[in-house]
This record gives sequence, structure tokens and C-alpha cells, in this order.
Amino acid sequence: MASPTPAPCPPKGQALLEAMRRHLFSSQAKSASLATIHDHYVCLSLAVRDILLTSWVDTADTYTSQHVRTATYMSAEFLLGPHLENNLVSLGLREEAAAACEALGLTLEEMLAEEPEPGLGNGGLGRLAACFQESMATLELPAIGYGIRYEFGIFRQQIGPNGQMESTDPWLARGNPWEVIRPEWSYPVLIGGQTVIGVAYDTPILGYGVHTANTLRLWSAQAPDAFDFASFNAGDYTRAVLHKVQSETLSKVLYPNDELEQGKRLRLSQQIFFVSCSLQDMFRILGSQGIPVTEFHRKFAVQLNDTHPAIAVAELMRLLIDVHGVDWDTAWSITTATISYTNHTLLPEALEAWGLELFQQLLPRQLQIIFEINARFLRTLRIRFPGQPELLERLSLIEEGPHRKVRMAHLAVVGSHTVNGVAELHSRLLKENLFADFARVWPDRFTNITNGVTPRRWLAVANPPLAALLNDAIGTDWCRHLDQLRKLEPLATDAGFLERWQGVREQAKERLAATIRQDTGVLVDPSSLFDVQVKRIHEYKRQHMAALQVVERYLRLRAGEDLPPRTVIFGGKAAPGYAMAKLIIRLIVGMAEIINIDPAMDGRLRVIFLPNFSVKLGQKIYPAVDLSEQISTAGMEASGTGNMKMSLNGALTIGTLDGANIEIRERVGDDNFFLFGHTAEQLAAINRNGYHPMPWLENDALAKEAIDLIGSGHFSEGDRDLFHPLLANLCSSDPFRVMADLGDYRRAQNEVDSAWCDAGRWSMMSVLNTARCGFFSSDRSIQEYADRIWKVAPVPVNACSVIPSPS
Ligand code: GPU
Repeated sequence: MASPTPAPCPPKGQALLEAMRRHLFSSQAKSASLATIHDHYVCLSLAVRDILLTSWVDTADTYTSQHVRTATYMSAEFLLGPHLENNLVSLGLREEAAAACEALGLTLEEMLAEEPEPGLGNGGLGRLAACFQESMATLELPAIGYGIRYEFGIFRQQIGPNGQMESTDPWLARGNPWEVIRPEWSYPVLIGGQTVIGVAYDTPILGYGVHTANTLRLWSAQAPDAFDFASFNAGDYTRAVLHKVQSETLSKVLYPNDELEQGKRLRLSQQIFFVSCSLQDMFRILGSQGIPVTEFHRKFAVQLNDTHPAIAVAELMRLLIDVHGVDWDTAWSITTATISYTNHTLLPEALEAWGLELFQQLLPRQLQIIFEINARFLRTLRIRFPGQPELLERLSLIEEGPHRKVRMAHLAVVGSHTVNGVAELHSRLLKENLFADFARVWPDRFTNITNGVTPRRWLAVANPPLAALLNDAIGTDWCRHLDQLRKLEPLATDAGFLERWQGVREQAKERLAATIRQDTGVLVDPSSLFDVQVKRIHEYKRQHMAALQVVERYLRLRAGEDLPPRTVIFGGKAAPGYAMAKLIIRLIVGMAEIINIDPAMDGRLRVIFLPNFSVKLGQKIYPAVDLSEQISTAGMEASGTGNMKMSLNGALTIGTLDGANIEIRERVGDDNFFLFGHTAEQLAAINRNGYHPMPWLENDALAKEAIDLIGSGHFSEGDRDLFHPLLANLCSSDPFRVMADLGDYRRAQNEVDSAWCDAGRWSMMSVLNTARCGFFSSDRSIQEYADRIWKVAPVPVNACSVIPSPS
């Protein structure tokens, strides 16, 4: 590359520029003539890392010297998304970085595009963990995130004429400038009689506008050094190496199932692996600060992100008793004073229960401890509830029957001081249904903490034009105190402001239109209504109901009805083994193929399936959404968080009374939300009388026509069998009550069409959505966890590092 003429650079940009040049030589070992775009990305990242290291080192020093009470967040998933831009925004260096790139003849955009995304999660649960890490740092709370450093994250999705195809995600293939390996912090874990070593890899998590940088510590599996020395010496070199490979497969790949537990041996191994390493690491920290093990619960609060880390209850008991010599009763008080558990679903297929045989093979000591916990628990119950064996059976940690199982949710509830759901409705249903018996035993153990999302990534990073408009209109405080968005309310009727608002929205939609063109080849009209459903593909989320609605729209347009132009955008991954979800994708793709080339549509309907939905893609999509589809069967979506991201960016929701939709509607106002569908209570009543979809369908000519059209092979090149499993399911059992809600969904969609035609009113409603969404900041969620569950207080970090900052 020809050496560029340096553009004028601000001082910090100058420092970045110099650090980039230095890293090209000292880290990438290249001259400018050989440097690839990826080299430059690495250099920029390392230059940014140099700057944030001061915060990171100072934070660790502060926490260590002050012996602070610390929250630890244990999660099998952290769906982080790219770090570079987020770190630039947290450090207030985005402009400077752009200038430094320009001075090298590069653009910041091309650097950002180079970053592979650490997709160490499936969907909402993993993304929530990532938002929470960032909020904990921003609130200056001493915290550590603990998880697994999967070598392969969530699979990459490509879309072909036959729907979804999967390929691997080798996100580490070109190295990772954001992590630091800590070989000195490695721990042995005994699984199935074999020892595996977990090695710590640390990633800094910067707080926004503060000096705090917390740590996300992910464990990578390694075979021990003296691995299988016996067989090695016996000359069986290959066997020894094979065992090594086997141990190291532990952290190889993230299971791509979302809300489905398959009872796989490797999965249980992954769980004990990261949980044991994390707890051993906490004991190491305790020891290094001279704190006795009996004070464990004063030093640490441990939050279990769903039941994936629930084995922590037994493992903490084992470490206290077997390794640290604590008696049972003391160990049990410490354990239950330490641990708390968040439940994220009511879906029965997601509830983890491990077969006793597998458990016994892999974790015999932990199973023994679970039996002892259960025996003591059932003994107290027998005294409190005499003559109620069925109650005891329902509450037991062990599910009886031909295949006895350990119920991980029960282990988590019994071993925790607090159990929370993730939205008001979800937490109520937990107490009324899944944990009704437990709520009788311990009514005070259950609480709600409604989810939130970080406004840094989901507004400041994802939507710079909106952020700039907000800064201008209401000041910059919103980014740390999202409630400040309230100040927008009076502007919702200000014509000048609405015009600027419209401008911001158009920019986002044009940007998404360009991405759609690039990723699918389809041209869409940025002035059409962008109707978006992006999330994992699941029958309970009812992408097939949205698809039916699109077919109906297609039929109505073909029949000459006048409807405002819409672009209907879908995105999301289906678990590779979930046939029905994959068939739903296939249907959407088939619809898109026909509808997008039908001249009768005359630009009034486009259907898009955006491949490989990810955090990166989400950052482009959320700001451009006009209509947010949140249409799950009431009672089934624990919370949802995409709903919050869209509303925060000014989308209007069409939704059921499910999860956090209810709270969003309460806050934005029912005039600014398109509600439809049965409530959870109504569905429960319908179920009691025996549900059948046919009576609903028989009275609905349009729905029938849509189903017949799909069945005729119209969207499958004449193949009448392809979608049969999907249609037959809808017309026979319809487990997710699509037919019961379809008519009302159509009514609400018609309301959307009319509202869209009044552009001024739509803009006002859009502003009010953003203005009233401040509650859904993950800062607010984390503040609640810190105050009500963890009792962890902020510890401000001052610059104290002896290491000079590069600037
Ligand atoms: N969720 Br359990 C997942 O994304 N994956 C899971 O395995 C389980 C739950 C989601 C819920 O479906 C969603 O409603 C919620 O907003 C999210 O967890 C975070 O709480």
C-alpha cells in the first residue's frame, strides 16, 4: 500500500495512530506493504487494548487491595458480539479511531467489519449475560463473569433454496486480540475418572465513562501435562494422544440447542468443567486475600444463569467439605447464602434432568452429595407436611420412574437463597405453575427481576445518528441513566424534532436496505414499512404465524386490495436438529422467492430472510425496525429482550400479552402498541375445555385460502408434500395456538396499516416508544440484582496504575 498522506489527527487519535504503526511491526511483524486489512484491524484492537489495560489493571488492583464483595455470574453462554466499537465508545475514542484509520488510508468501518464475533451463545439467554457484564462494569460493581471459551461458537447459517445450511464458526482461527491467557490460573476437574485442566482466558469488560474494567473469565480445556503417562510408557503413544484430544474436546463447541435439553454426556461434562474451575478460582482468590473459607458467602455472591451451572450447588458443597474440611451444616449454610438462581423458561423441554446412570458415571461424588441434600430436604418436608407423599415426590431432587433423573431446577431452587424470573408475568407463572410447590415451602424465596438491555451497544453503538440526535435534544446523560429519555416526551409533538427523527430513521433503514441487498441480492424500498421478526426460530415464537399473515397479505394484494408497501424481514437460526423450525425457514424462503418476483405485488410486498442473524447483524437491524413482531403464545416467552432493543430504537410493537411485552406496553402506553391475542389465562381456560384448531379455521376463509395455497406447492415449486408436516400440525394439534390468535393478529395488522398511513402520528408514537423505554436498561436490572439479591455495592476505581498509559 502506498504510504498515505497523514490527515490531521486529534491528540488521542495521534496516539492511536502511533500505536497502530508500532503494533504492525512488533505484534504482526510486518511492514505496511504486506499488511492486510485484518492486520490493521488487529493493530487497531491492540492499540485500543493498550489504552484499556490501565483501567483493567487498576480495577484488579483496587478489588484485590480492598477485599471487595464480588458478584460472580456463571453462565454457559456469553453472546458478546464484537468488542472493538463497544470499547471505543466506552473510552470515548470512536472519532479518534476513525481519524487514525483515515490517516492510514483505511476506514473505521472496514476495521469493524473485520472483527469476528465471539458468538458464544444461542440467543437471548447468552446475550443477556453479555449485557449484564457490561452493566456491572458501568455501575462499578466488583464482578466476574465465568463461562466456557468455546473454540467454535454458534454455527454460521447460510440460506439456500432448501433453507438453512450450517457451517462451523472458527472465530479464533486468526487469533483474538481481546483475550489474555492466564496459565497460572488453571484447575483440575475430575470427570468420569479422568482429570481435565481448565485454563483461564480473560477478556476485559469496560464500563462506560468510568475507570472500571471487569473480567470475563472463560475456561479452556486442556489435558494434564503428565497425561496418561502409563499408556505412553507402555508404548501406546497414540492412545495417550487420543485421550488428550478427548479431554480437549470439552470446550470445543457450543451446543446449538436453544431451550432444549438433550441429555448429552459432553454437555454435562462442560457444565461441571466450567463450574468447578470457577469455584476453585474463587477459593484461590479467597486464599490469596487471607480470608477463611467459612467467609466464602461474604466475599462472593454466585448467580446461576439458568440451570446450566446448577451443579454448582453440589460442587461448592464438595469443595467445602472434601477439600477444605468444613462440616456439612456449615457448608450448607455457606452454599445457600452464596447461590441464587435465575430461571429463563417455563418450556418443559428446556428443563434439565440428567439420567442417574450418566451422572453416576461422570460425577459419582457430586451425586452422593445430591442424594444427601435430598434426604435432608425430604426429611424437613416430611415433618412440615405429614402424610403428603405426593408433595414430597413432586419436590424431590430425583425424578422417580423407570429412568430416574436428577432435576437440576430443583437442585438450583433448594441450593439458592433467591430464585428469580425475568419478567413480571414469567415470575408469577413460575410461582403458580413450575415452582408452585416450592413457593408453598419457601414463599419468600421467589422474586422478579425484569430483563434489560445495554443502551451502549444497543443505542450508542448500533445507532449513532439517533445517539447524536438525543445528545443534541436532551443532553448526553441518557447513556448512563436511560430514564432520562423521558425528556423526549414533550418533543413528540414538536414538528421540527419529528422531522429530524424521521431523518434518523431513514438513515437506519437505508443502511439496512444496503445490507439486505448485499446479503440477499434483493432490493427493498427504504420508505416501505419495515416489519421485522428476528430471534431464534421456535414454534412458540410463532414465525409460522407471521408467515401465514404474509401469505394472506399476498392474496389480498393479488385480489386488488390497496395496502401500504411493506418489507417483511425475518432472521434467526434454527437448532440443526429441530426439523419443524427448519421447515419454517424453508417456507419463508419459498415465499420470498415467489412473492419478490411477482409483478402483481408492484413493490407493495417484499419478503426477506436475512441469513446468519447475530449480534453484529442485530446492530444493523434494530435501529431500522418500524414494526417489532413479538407474537409468542402468551405464557411461553419468559421475557424477550429483542422487544426492548426495537422499542428503544423507536419501533412500534405488534405483540401478545407475553413476557416483557406486557411491561413495555404498560410503559409506552396502549395507544402506542398493537395488542392482539389470547392471554395466558384465556389459553389455560381454552386448554381445560380441550383445544382444537379446526373450529377457528373453519370460520376463517382467508386463513384457509392461505393454508391451501401453501399446501398446493405454490411456494415449493409444485411440491405438495414439503410443507405437509407444518400444515398438518397447525390443523390438528396446533400446540402453539396459532389458529386461535390468527384472526386477531390480522385485525391488529390492519390497524398497523392504517396507522402507518398517518406518517406524522406514526413518528409521534415512535418517539414515545423511545422516550418511555428507559426502564428496560440492563443497568436497572443489574441495580436490582445488586441491591436485592447480591448485596454488592459499587467500588469506584481511580487511576492508580504504575503502568503509563500510551497516550
Ligand atoms: N432463553 Br432457558 C434463551 O434464550 N435460551 C434458553 O435456553 C433459555 C431461555 C431466553 C428466553 O427465551 C427469553 O424469553 C429471555 O428474554 C432470555 O432467555 C433472557 O432471559
